[in-house]
This record gives sequence, structure tokens and C-alpha cells, in this order.
Amino acid sequence: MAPWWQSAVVYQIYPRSFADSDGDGIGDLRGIAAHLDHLGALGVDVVWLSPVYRSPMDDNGYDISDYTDIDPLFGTLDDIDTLIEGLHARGMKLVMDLVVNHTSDEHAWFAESRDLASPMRDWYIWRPARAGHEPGTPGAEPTNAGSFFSGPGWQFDPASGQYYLHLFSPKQPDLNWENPAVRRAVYDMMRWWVDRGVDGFRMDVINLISKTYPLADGPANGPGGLCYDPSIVVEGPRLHEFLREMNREVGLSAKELFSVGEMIGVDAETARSHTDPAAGELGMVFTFEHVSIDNGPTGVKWDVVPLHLPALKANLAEWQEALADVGWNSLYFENHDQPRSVSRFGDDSAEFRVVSAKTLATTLHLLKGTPYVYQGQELGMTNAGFTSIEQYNDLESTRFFAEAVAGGGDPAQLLGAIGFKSRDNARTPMQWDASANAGFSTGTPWLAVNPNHTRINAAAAVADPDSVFHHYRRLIALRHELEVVRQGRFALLLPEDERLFCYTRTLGEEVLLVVANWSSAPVVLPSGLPDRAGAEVLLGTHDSLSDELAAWESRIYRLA
Ligand code: TEU
Repeated sequence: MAPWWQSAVVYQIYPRSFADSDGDGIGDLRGIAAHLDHLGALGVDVVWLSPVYRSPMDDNGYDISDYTDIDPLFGTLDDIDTLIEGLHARGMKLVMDLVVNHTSDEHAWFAESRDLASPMRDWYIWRPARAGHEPGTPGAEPTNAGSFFSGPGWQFDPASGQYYLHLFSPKQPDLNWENPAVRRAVYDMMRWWVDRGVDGFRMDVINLISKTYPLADGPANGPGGLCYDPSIVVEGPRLHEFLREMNREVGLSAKELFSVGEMIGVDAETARSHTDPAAGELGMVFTFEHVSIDNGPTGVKWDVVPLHLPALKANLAEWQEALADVGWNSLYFENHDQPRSVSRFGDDSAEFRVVSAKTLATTLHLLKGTPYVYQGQELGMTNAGFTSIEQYNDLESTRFFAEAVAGGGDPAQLLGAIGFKSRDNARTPMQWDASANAGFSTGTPWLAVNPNHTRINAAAAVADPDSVFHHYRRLIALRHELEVVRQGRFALLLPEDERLFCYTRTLGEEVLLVVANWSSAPVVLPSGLPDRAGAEVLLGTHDSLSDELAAWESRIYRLA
């Protein structure tokens, strides 16, 4: 029998931006607990919570200073117990974010590790300055490792005269997974949460835990000779071993816990090696390939080119095929790190926002795998529309802007790219209603509310049977009803077509045909698609059976 999570739809909550119960302008656990009916109405099975642990919030909680406590901004351990109960009572499960490639520099482990003589020195990755260089001077970093958040990946610690590795911000030192005591501490912590009632983990950048390259120089491709190439920091030699050990020690497979590993730079073959049930590692992984399709020739996210639909289709099809028989896909267009899909891949104009959001949803949710809905995606929420760097909070955006401007970049052009790709596009407060602050908070929200909340909000969407929300609800229900949606074999049609995204799903005699117009102009369906005579439309964006699809129209047929 297929494991339960192969029938599930996941809803991701970014707690800071979901709902604020106490008026401090920051979302919290009680805010989430007050909105469980929204999730119940949508019909999702699992909630994934971005980090709510104690944190100095340098990276909004992805820098954890205590893994077994809740940050006071978000509430208390009692609040998380209440949330777990509330979700379980409604038949939903809770998946916690697991951030164990790095901790905060304010974690007690790191405080101890700063001491050269401590047995915990080796819990992090410390190295002396490059030979022949004065420690702490420019260029004296042990290697040319760049950080994902711009600048060197090594931070000088004057007290010991050595450097520590941080692949993310200087406040996110990397743990040393070679040390068995580190691994034991992580597994203990995971068991502690499982015992508390959580149903699984989303594992942050988990394919970075086994280190290779950062301990030697890599090819220079960034300012000042830094190496920013992610392909050489991922998938280290002991990754499979560590993931198997974690699975065994925590009982991920044995207890049918949910597990998804975020993997930078992972390709479909490698994903299969991690999600093959025989490997005993992970349920599924998050790839970045399809959300890098609109990166330009440098491969950097800020180098934006228009979407070329055949490239996106080819990539999604490659993953569908590679994981058809062994392993499992995760399906996502949005999360807290990605811009809003309706602004990125769809058309967020007043005319086409609703229909294009629905068609993106149909295209994604009819694929084989576990779909993820990111908060607000079910409303067709759009990019933030920020125009000045002061409006941004995210350290990835602000550090990139500072570095690029210092290097002579044109601020207006940089703001254009950041406006399109910044993570803050996904982090503006959830739009609950048309009132001040969108019903998110009675205080001043930590990040500006999108002014379009007067039109785009949950109250309006729930009241309108033709809304994006009800389209998502129907897609989720279809997955729950039909085995062919869950397990049918995928086949891409019209791979070269630049406007149509069409495919079939087949299980035994049953065939579904998805036709989707990914353009803002009508398109005639070409001959050569499967025969639609006598077919039933299970869900469409328009009440039409015409061979001409309207702009952004899509249909799901059950063929006769
Ligand atoms: O993201 C990993 C990651 O690769 C992102 O930083 C990515 O590079 C960027 O967002 C896309 O341009 C995870 C978390 O999802 C992210 O929120 C954290 O900031 C990061 O790890 C560090 O924990």
C-alpha cells in the first residue's frame, strides 16, 4: 500500500506572516490556531510550519538558538501543543521545519564551541587563516567559499584567531556533521518533537550536511574571487549515510513520518536515489530546477529572463518520468523563498489574475506527487510591488543589493530584479479581509501589507464560488477522490508548444487529459491531441467545450 503522504496535500505556513493574535505586528501560533477552519475548508491534509523555534531572527527563524523551545514572538510550547491538538482533531497533521545544516551563532552549542579548549569546539567547522595571511585581514579566509547570502562563507572569530564556516549568514554557523555527537544531538531533538506529536519534518538544505568543497578552494565565479557555485557544496560523500542513519534513529520510515528534504541543485536521478524506499532515507525532496528555469545565462536568480514554457514543461516532465516507478515527487510553484507564481508565471493583471492563478494550480495539482500550497497562493496573492530597498526586510535581498551596488550595479535595474524575485514577495502578510492591515494584525505589520488586499482576500474568495480558493478546493478534492490523480502515469503532449501545457495521466483504463493555455491570448487546440468525444470535463476554468481555449483557460477531461 502507498504511504499516506502520497495522497496528501500540504499547506505551508510562514508563521511570521500568517496571522497575528496579539497585535505586535508579527504572526504567531495562536493566530494560526484561530484560522484552522480556513485550512479545513480548503481540504488540505498537512500543515508545514516554517520555523517557530527560539531565534534571534537574523533569517526569520532559520537561525535557531534553541531547538526545543518556541520563540516568544510566536508563543509558547503550550501554544504548539494546542495547535497540534487542533490540527489532529480536524484530521490534519503537522510537519515542522528542521534546520540542522546550521544553528544560530547564539545557540548554546556555538557559544561553547567558540572556546578552543572545549570538547564542543569540533561541533562546528573551524579553520585557521589561509597560509601566509594575517588572520582577519581581507583575503585571509581559509578558502574562497562564498555564502548563499553574498560575501565570504567564513567569519573571523578574533578570540580564537580562527574562522568558522557559514554557508548562509554569519549568524548561521554550519554544524560539523562528521562529529557523531552532533548527529546524536539532532536525532534526540527530532525524537523529542515526534514524542510531542509532530508528524514529520521538512529538512532545510539537507544536502549540504556532508561537506566537501568548502574545505578547499573552488572555481572563482563571484566578486573578489569567491566561489558561489552551489554544485560543489551539495551532495557530499556521506550524505546517503547520514540520511539513512537519521531515518533509522528517528524512525522516519518505521513510523511513517512525513519527510521532505530541501536540496539545492538536486537533479532527478539524485532525487530518486534519496527517495527510493529501499534506500531508507526520505519521502521526497524539493528541487530548485523548475524554479530556476527563468534564470538567465549566469544561472543566478537575479538574472531574470522571461519564462520559456517548453523548458519548464521539459523539466517537470523529466522529474515525472524519473520518479514514475521509484521514488516520489514534491510539487510546488511557491514557498517562502520564491516570488508569487501568478506574478511570475501567470498574468497578475486585473483581467487575468484569477484565471491564470487557477490554470497554474490545475497544471501543478494534476501532476503525480505531493502538492504544496503556500499561504495566500490559494487566493492568487501577487508580488509585493516594492519599489525602494528600504521596503525590504529579507537579508538575501538587502545583502545582494549592497554587494551589487558596491560593485557598480545600477540601483534601478537591481530593484527591478529584486522586485521580481525577492523572497519578500512571498512574505507580505496573509490577506484575510479588506479591512486595515488585511485582518492580519491590529498593530503595525512587520512587512507592508499589499494594498491590493482590498480586492484580494480570503473573505472575498471564500464567498465567491468562482474564486481561486474554490478552484484549489476542487483540485484537492479531486486528488482525494481519484486514484488516477494520485498514482496515474504521466505523459507530456506537445512538448514544443510555447503556449499550451498539455498532458495525460493514465491508470489502467482510466485516462485524464489536462489542457492548459499558459498565455494571455486565445489558442486553438491542435489536432493530434487525444480524442475528446464523449469526454467529461472534471474541472475547467470556463464553461466551454470549444476547441479554442480562451486566454489562460484550462480543463481536466476524463476521456471516454
Ligand atoms: O533555503 C535554502 C536556499 O537555498 C535559499 O536560501 C535559496 O538560496 C534562496 O532563498 C533562493 O534564492 C533554505 C530556507 O528555505 C531559507 O528560507 C533559508 O534562508 C535558508 O535555507 C537558510 O536556512
